[in-house]
Amino acid sequence: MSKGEIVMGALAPHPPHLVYAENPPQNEATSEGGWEELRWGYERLRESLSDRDYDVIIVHTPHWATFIGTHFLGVDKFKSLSVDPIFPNLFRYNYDLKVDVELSKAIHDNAADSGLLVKMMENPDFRIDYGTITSCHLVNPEWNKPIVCISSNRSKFYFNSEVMQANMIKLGEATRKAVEASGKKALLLSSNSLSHRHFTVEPEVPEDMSKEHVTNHNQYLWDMKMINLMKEGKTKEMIDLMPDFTEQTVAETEAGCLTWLMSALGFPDYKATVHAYGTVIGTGNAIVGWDPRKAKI
Ligand code: 2X7
Ligand code: FE2
Repeated sequence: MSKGEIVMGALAPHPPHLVYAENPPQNEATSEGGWEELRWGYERLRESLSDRDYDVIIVHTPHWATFIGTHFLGVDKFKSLSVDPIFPNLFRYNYDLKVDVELSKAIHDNAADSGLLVKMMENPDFRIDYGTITSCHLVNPEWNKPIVCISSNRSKFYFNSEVMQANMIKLGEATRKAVEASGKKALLLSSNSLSHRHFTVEPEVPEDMSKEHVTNHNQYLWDMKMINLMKEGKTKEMIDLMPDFTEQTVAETEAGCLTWLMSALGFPDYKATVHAYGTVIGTGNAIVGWDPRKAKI
């Protein structure tokens, strides 16, 4: 068996507004569009993947929060309705997805060997979180690949950012080793926004783009700082800044997804491709790809 590989890693944020704006048949709510900058960014990310063959999508999500350890989906199919608890007017999505349980278990076992507390989630009635569904839909609307879904352990809250980052670095390494041993080609997604202060009142027409902007200038400056480090290939520096960034902008990086991704990719020193930056109800969202082929140039 040939060695498996990570074919690409992406920061793939999951505001449900983006699915709402696309009007896919799976979503019950309908819209007049909106958030084009980000949706066109997802088009560019999909285009960058069009010549990359991959077997599985591995997604790390903030909206499956687990307090005792990191959990992995351990049932091979899930089908149900996902309703966003905050935006049920926008996101009522009928999903029908497959899980690569073998790879899920392999990452779980490697993570356990490295000392992390882990658990396979084997309840067939488990409801998949909207973060996973939104990021996977926007990256692969055909849903023709199985997924591995990793929960976010809330160690930042139980302990602190440093513990969270140390654990996510171990989890990233465990993920990479499992992918390589599996012989599979994997696409990795960090399903999170960057800055995360948001408006508390929704416009009457949610897709009214005259109302959309970043919540404050401080958030914008922090987002640009982080994005520029990605563009420059300074991902170790980005990870070092992560606790301050997260605190200042209540960023969704608190969940550890981006730290996990950087570790799985071996802290890229090549340039990331920024496909888009845009706001959703005031939060900062970047769609960014890391192509490991650039490491070999
Ligand atoms: O979960 C989210 C998010 N991360 C960003 C914006 C809006 C809604 O939901
Ligand atoms: Fe979110």
